[in-house]
Amino acid sequence: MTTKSTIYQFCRALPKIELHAHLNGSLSMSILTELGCMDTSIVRYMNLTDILNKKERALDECFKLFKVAHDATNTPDSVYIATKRVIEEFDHDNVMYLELRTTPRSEENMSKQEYIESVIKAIKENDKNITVKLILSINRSHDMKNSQESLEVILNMKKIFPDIIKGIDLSGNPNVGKFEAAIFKTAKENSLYTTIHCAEVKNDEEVKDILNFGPDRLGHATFLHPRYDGCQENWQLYCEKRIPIECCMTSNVICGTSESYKKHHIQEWIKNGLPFCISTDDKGVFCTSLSEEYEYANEFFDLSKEDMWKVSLNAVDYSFASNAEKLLYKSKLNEWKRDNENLFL
Ligand code: 6MZ
Repeated sequence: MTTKSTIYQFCRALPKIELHAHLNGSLSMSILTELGCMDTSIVRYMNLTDILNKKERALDECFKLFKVAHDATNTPDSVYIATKRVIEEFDHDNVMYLELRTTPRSEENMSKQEYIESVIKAIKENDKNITVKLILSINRSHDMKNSQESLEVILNMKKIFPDIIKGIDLSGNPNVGKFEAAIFKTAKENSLYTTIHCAEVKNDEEVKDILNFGPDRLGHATFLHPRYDGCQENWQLYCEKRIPIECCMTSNVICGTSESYKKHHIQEWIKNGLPFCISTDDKGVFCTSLSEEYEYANEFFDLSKEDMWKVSLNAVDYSFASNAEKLLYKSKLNEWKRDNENLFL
C-alpha cells in the first residue's frame, strides 16, 4: 500500500542521479562546522526565514549567502574537505551518480588551477558507492577577461582529467551579467558538454540566445513556458529542441521564482512528456536532499513510484557520462527494481 511512509522509504532507497548540485551551495551544517565556520555564519548561510521575508528580492538575498561558504573554502585543503564531505552526503542519500559543479576561484593562497585540483583530488579518492563527475562553472557576473581565463584553465585541466571533467556551466545571479555564447562555443569545440542556467528570471532575449546556441542541458527553465511568463516563440523553439531541464523545486520556491511547489513549472514537462530531471541545486542553503525533492514530485505532481524510478532512469540519458557508463547505470537501476519489487507496492 502506498502511504507517506512507503514513499519516504522508496525515495531514499531509489538509486538516484544528481545532475545539478553546486559545491558551495551543498555544504551542510556539519560540513561548515568541520571547516571551522563560526556558528553565526552558519546561521546566516542556512537562514531561510531571512530569504523568505524578503519576498521580492529573495533571489538576490540567496546569492549573498554563498559568501559564507566561499569564506569557508578559501584554501586548497578546505576545498578538498568540502568536496569529500559533499560526496559522502550524496552517497548517504543513495545518489549513485553525481555531477558536481563548482566555479574555479582564485584566492590569496590558491589559484583557480589549485582550486580545481583540490576538487579533483577528493573525487579521485572517493571509494564510496557513487560515481562523481565534475562540471566547471563560469559565473555570469564575471567580465569576459575573467571568464576567458577560467576557460583556459578548465581546458588545460580537462586534458589531464578527461574522465572527470565533463562539462561547463553558466551560473551566478541571473539578475547580473549575461550569457556569452563565445565561451560556450569554444568549450563545445573542445569536447566539453554544456549546461546553462536559463530563464531563472524572465529574460526572453537571453533565453532565445541560449536556445539558439543549443546547450546539452538547461538549468531551471522557470520562465520559459508561456503559462509561466515565457513567450510563445521561445516555447516553440524549446519544443523543437527538447533540451532536458534540471528542475530544482525547493530552490525555486524558496527564491520566490516559483509561486509554490504545486504551481512549479515541472508540471508542464510532466504533462507534455518533455525531458527533465530532478535536482537539489544547493542542498545546504535550501536544507533539502535529492530524496526530498523526489518526495515533492510525488506529493505535488502525483508521480508514482514507477514514475520516479523512470525519472531516475531518464536522468542517466541526460547525464554527461559515457555510453558505456550509461549502460551500466541503467542496468543497475533495472537490477535494483528486480530486487526491490516490494518497495513498488
Ligand atoms: C544560479 C547559482 C544558484 O560554484 O562556488 N549558484 N547560480 N542560480 C542559482 N540558484 C539558486 N545557486 C548557486 O557554488 C556556489 C555558486 O553557484 C552558483 C553561484 O554562482 C554561487 O556563487 P560554487 O561551488
